[in-house]
Amino acid sequence: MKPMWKLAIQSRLVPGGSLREKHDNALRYGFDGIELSHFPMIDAAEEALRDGVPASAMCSGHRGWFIDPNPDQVLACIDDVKRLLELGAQLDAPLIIVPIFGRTNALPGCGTGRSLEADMELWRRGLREVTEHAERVGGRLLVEAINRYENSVSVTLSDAVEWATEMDSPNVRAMADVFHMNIEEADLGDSIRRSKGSLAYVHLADSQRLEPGMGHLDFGSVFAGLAQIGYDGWASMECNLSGDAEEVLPRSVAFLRAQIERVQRAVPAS
Ligand code: LER
Ligand code: MN
Repeated sequence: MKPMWKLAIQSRLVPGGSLREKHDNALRYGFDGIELSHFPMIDAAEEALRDGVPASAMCSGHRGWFIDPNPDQVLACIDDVKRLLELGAQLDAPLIIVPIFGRTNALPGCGTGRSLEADMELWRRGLREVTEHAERVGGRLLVEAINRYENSVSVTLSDAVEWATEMDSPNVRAMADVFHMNIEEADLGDSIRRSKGSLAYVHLADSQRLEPGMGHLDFGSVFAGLAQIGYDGWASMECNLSGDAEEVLPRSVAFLRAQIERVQRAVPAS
C-alpha cells in the first residue's frame, strides 16, 4: 500500500558535513527527506539551492521575531522572512513561522513588555506584510502553534488555523507540532480533524521531545486524525535524540512507519 505521508527529519539531527551528506544519510535511515533547521537559515537555503538538495520545509532560523521586544529585531525578522520566502519559492519549500519563541505571558517576567493585544496586532501586521510578499514571489508560509511556555499568541492548533485563515491566502497554511499539541490539546486526533483545510505540515516528537517511540504520546490518535482528513503532506521529526543518530534514527523511523501502517489498515482515507 502506498504510504500516505512523507517522513522528514530536521537537518541538525542528521550527521554530515554538508546538507547533501545529511540528506543522503537521512534517506539511508529510512526518511523521505530533510527539513532545514539552521541559523542563519538564509545560508542553509542558499546551500540547498546551490547543491540541489531538496527540503521539505525551512524551520524559522531568521533574525529576531515578529513580536520581538526590540523593534529593530522585528524589522530584521521581516527582512529575513521575505528573503527566505524568495529562496523558498526556488526550493519549493515553505517557511515555518511563529510569532516569537521563548517569550510568554504564562511565566512571570517573561513577556515581550507589551500587552497581549499589542502583541497580537504586531503579529497580525507582520504576518500580513510577509503574506503579501509570499504572494508576490510565490513563497509559502506555515503558521505553527507552540505551547504556552514558548509564546502566548499562537498556542493551540486552532489559533494557528485562525491566524492562517485570517490571511485568506493560498500561500499561508497552519501546521501542527504534536509535542506542543500534547501539552495544549484535549484530544490530538480531534484537533487535527478540526484543522482540515488548513493543515499543511506536521512536526513529530514524543511526549518528552525525544524521538518518536521513546515516550507516551498517542501517535495512533495523531495518525488516525491525519488519515481521516486525507492529509497527504510531510511529517517531520523535530526532537532531541536519546542516543547516537546512526542507531536511534532508523529505529524511530521504523516505529513511525509501523504506526502509520497500523492506522492505514484501520482508517480508510477520506
Ligand atoms: C519550537 O518549539 C518549535 O516547535 C519550532 O518548530 C518553532 O519554529
Ligand atoms: Mn515545531
